[in-house]
Amino acid sequence: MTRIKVKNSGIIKLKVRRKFPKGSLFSGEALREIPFKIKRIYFIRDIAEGRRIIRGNHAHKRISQVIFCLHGNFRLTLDDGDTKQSIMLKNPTEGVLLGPKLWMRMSDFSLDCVILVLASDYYEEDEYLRDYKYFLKFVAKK
Ligand code: T46
Repeated sequence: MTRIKVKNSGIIKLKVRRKFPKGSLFSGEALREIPFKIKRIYFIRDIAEGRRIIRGNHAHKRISQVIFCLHGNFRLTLDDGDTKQSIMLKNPTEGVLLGPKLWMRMSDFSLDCVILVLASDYYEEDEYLRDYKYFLKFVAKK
């Protein structure tokens, strides 16, 4: 995968155990491969109009997440307020850390795309930054 240039991010590599013909097993442990204690997981699939849909378009004030593309592919665009970067996620063994104060957008989903997210805290809508101008102010003042 491309090198991550934006702040508060990075590539997260899972451990891989491949055995032919039995199959492959990918693993990651909290505070080891995954750099936080995991309090929530969610996954996204069935993106019926994959190429026309935009998801994300927000940042988080406090939580960290790691995002994996388990199947198919999609484009992840990251923006730390200074630097922007766009990458195609397609390798299930490599996730991307979405730290706090990092604007993220998901697009160009393949129809078979399955996304897994591990999060450091419970779901809380107040913790989202959904307005881009406010996000830039929030990043600048901290
Ligand atoms: C993120 C990206 C990668 C919940 O009820 N519980 C949850 O844990 C989550 C994540 C969402 N929701 C509700 C909130 C909305 O009514 O599910 C609905 C869809 O959420 P949203 O529109 O925020 O979905 P995405 O794909 O734009 O963003 C999600 C996460 O919300 C976000 O934290 O980083 O995936």
